Amino acid sequence: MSKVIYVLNGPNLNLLGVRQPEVYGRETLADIQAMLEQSARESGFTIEFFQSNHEGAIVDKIHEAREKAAGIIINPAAYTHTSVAILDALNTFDAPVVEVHISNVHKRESFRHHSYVSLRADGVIAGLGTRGYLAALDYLTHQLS
Ligand code: DHK
Repeated sequence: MSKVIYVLNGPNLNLLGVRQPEVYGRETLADIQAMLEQSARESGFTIEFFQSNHEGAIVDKIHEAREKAAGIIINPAAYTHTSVAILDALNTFDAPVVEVHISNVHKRESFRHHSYVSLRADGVIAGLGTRGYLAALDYLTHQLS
């Protein structure tokens, strides 16, 4: 079985660390990638880390994951609340999916309370900051070992 976990990040997450730090914190996406790569290595897994500001590019990466990934961690960012295309793509993926949000979307504007991706996700983590990615990875590595 594949030992690769895909970590997919949606729009504006390339600006983590400088974008609204009071909401998203001061860690960068590169910091998250390094943290996950180390944790994955300790569990005998590898990470394929990806960010795009483009919906179709995320759909394409999920299609790639169908052949290559043992699980997906996805923070679809704003596409969480709008993208039937990302939901449909995830519905073609047969292994575990964990949805992560850095902020607690339920404490924020009402348009952030609905997630298309949650209709597919096996688990949802929100509001734990960047530690949410680590919690998702911990869940997947235990599920898949
Ligand atoms: C990130 C975003 O960019 C927002 O559009 C989502 C999510 C929340 C987060 O908390 O990681 O609403």
